Amino acid sequence: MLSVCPHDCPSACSLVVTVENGRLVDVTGNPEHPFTQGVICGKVREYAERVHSPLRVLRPLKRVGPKGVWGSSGSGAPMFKGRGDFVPISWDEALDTIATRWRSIIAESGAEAILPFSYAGTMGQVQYFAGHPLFNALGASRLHRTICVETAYAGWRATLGTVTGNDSTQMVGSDLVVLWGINAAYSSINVMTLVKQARARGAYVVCIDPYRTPTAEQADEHVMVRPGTDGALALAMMHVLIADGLIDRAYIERATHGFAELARHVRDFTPQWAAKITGLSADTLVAFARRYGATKRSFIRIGIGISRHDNGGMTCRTLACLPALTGAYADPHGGALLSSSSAYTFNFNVLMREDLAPKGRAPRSVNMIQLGRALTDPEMAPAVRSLYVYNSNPAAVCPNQSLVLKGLAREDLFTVVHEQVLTDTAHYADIVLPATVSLEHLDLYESYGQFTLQLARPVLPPPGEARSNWTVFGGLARKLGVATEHYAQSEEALIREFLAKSGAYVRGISYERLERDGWARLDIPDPYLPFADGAPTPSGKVEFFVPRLERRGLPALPTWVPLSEGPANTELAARYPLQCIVPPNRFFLNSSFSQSDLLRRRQQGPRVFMAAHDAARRGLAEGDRARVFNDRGSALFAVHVTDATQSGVVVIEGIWWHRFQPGGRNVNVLTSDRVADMGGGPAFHSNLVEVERAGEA
Ligand SMILES: Nc1nc2c(c(=O)[nH]1)N[C@H]1C(S)=C(S)[C@@H](COP(=O)(O)OP(=O)(O)OC[C@H]3O[C@@H](n4cnc5c(=O)[nH]c(N)nc54)[C@H](O)[C@@H]3O)O[C@H]1N2
Ligand SMILES: Nc1nc2c(c(=O)[nH]1)N[C@H]1C(S)=C(S)[C@@H](COP(=O)(O)OP(=O)(O)OC[C@H]3O[C@@H](n4cnc5c(=O)[nH]c(N)nc54)[C@H](O)[C@@H]3O)O[C@H]1N2
Ligand SMILES: [Mo]
Repeated sequence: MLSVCPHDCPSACSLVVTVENGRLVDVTGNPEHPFTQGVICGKVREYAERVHSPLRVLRPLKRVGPKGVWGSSGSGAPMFKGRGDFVPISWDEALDTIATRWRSIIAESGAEAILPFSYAGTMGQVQYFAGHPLFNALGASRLHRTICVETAYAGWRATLGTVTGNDSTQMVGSDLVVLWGINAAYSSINVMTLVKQARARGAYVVCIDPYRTPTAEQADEHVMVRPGTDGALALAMMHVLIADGLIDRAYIERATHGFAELARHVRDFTPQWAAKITGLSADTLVAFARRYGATKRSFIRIGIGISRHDNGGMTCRTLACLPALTGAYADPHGGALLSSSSAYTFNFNVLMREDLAPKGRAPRSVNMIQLGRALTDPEMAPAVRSLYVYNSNPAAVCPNQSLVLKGLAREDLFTVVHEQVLTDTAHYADIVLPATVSLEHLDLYESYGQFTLQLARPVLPPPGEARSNWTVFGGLARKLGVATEHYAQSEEALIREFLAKSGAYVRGISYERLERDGWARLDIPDPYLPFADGAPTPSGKVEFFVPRLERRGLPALPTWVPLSEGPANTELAARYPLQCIVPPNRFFLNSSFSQSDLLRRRQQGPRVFMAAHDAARRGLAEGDRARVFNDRGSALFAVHVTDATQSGVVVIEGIWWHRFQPGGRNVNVLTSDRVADMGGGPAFHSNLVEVERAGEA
């Protein structure tokens, strides 16, 4: 049977699943799907472990013990502060309890005292947007969903007016593939399939990353930049491209705006200037720029990771200028891709129902990366009195974790968590509701990295009393007497309406066709060259010069600004001399899959990667337990001494659930809830830390 991977990843793999006696026994990639090509990641291959996990929530639960079961004992041992903290209750009691509490909160404090919190636990459109109509109708606080892509997208849009790029399948046939701030071997395995095909056809592959990832290992060249310095590298490349005449004058004339200003501006940004900042030699830099300038058939695949820095928006804006200098955007095997999320659009109001919101003033908006502040700030008026979490595990994934946990631990906060498994956040809930997984409910999937629309029908019965987001929000809507007509539809009826009203891009794609084939290509030209002759900016061109950025306090021309939490912050760097980046690991997806015994074993425990010189200076050796800390907090990791990272840069991969991490706190106690330069997103990778030996537990 066909299904679709629901996880937050640009691949959106088409899956072939085998079910026997009501249990999932096998998951493989669908060889018929043009993007998946039969290849799936090691996490989803083991999906049975997740679907049939002993940590699945099977019935609605009510809290009877204290909040926040997993805590740090200080010495490092996880503290399990109680057992039987939850007792099962009926669905009716659970929904009644929530509706009754919300009615009194709304009467006393207004609906803004209720905050929904969700992200992309599932990319299925029905289950992703299931809560929007209810919360819109109530007038609850809005959530500004910034945790992942907002900064990157704001930067990309500044140059190109939209968030799309040349289709990644087009890299096959290019002369040069640049994987810039993307560990595709972990985070989007299907991009690696294309990279291998491109390389087999003669492409030279360059990976730009502060540490040697498995992606870098498979490249012809690894450019090991210092974190947060890619903007400087790109400016020096522009300097070389323009100085050496390695530019496409016809493309620049036809499709870009502000070249004269840019050319003047980059004269100062010499390779020698960038060498000091990036840690690369000027020779490496010049050679790379010339290689890039030697061909229009150059394809840059940029990861979202690169934007998770104080200067991340401007970095993405700057990189987006490069293919406009060489004219690569117009080449069927060239260009650049950050995300294809705006390559097409649908009628999302069918799912979100903005029209149900009360007329007049829009409810306040809370930036999700500042959840801790929202829950603890005495100035919040009204205070957040109820939090409803679904499709997300904020206790583990949000930055400034200490403050998030302080907020979640508030006894007067009424927290509901709708979850598949008993996550860190669930331990802080007053009510836990059991959720279905993708194989147990119906949904429609789009993708931000490829161009097919897919349908997945349920292939397994829900275990216990698990219900889909759609079903649960429908039940709550009926109890509260709001948005009832919207939720009276079936999931299937909603998908049919969405397809019927979504216009040009879904031309020829019917529900029946998706049901039969599992997937269909959206009506998008092939090859796809969105910037061949310009871009949907105010000038209609790719914009090197963007004066409107000045209104947001940003320079009009691409400019490199040092990280506010980086080596240039000498006061902080004196106390915390190591830059710490926190990228995804191979076997988890954000914090999902941390529940799996098998995958935790494969992942070999939470570790901090350190260069030999940095470890030795601190008297640390392979396998030692170390405390990584800064002013925000500390967490425990096993030391992994490796030449895969450079001196001065430590790497902590992946997000472990608290209960599986010594000390009961994970990497996000170290990360900050300060917003990056654009879009309101986080600077997850801009951290300064120190590492020291930790006493034995
Ligand atoms: N296995 C796995 N796959 C995942 C995820 C996961 O957690 N695990 N998460 C999913 C999600 S939600 C998303 S958004 C995407 C994440 O996708 P991305 O955020 O694009 O993450 P990666 O592809 O790992 O790319 C991050 C890379 O950027 C590097 N990096 C950090 N700072 C810098 C810098 O200053 N310069 C440069 N050049 N590189 C830098 C990191 O070292 C890392 O190798 O992946 C998705 N796929
Ligand atoms: N240190 C560090 N922190 C990071 C990142 C990083 O690279 N480093 N990356 C950040 C990024 S890019 C992102 S996108 C965020 C992601 O943060 P989250 O979106 O919170 O991602 P997950 O940890 O995968 O948690 C998703 C949860 O949704 C649940 N879920 C899945 N499907 C359903 C469903 O249908 N219904 C309900 N009710 N629940 C469901 C899953 O069981 C899972 O527990 O994390 C961010 N945090
Ligand atoms: Mo993400």
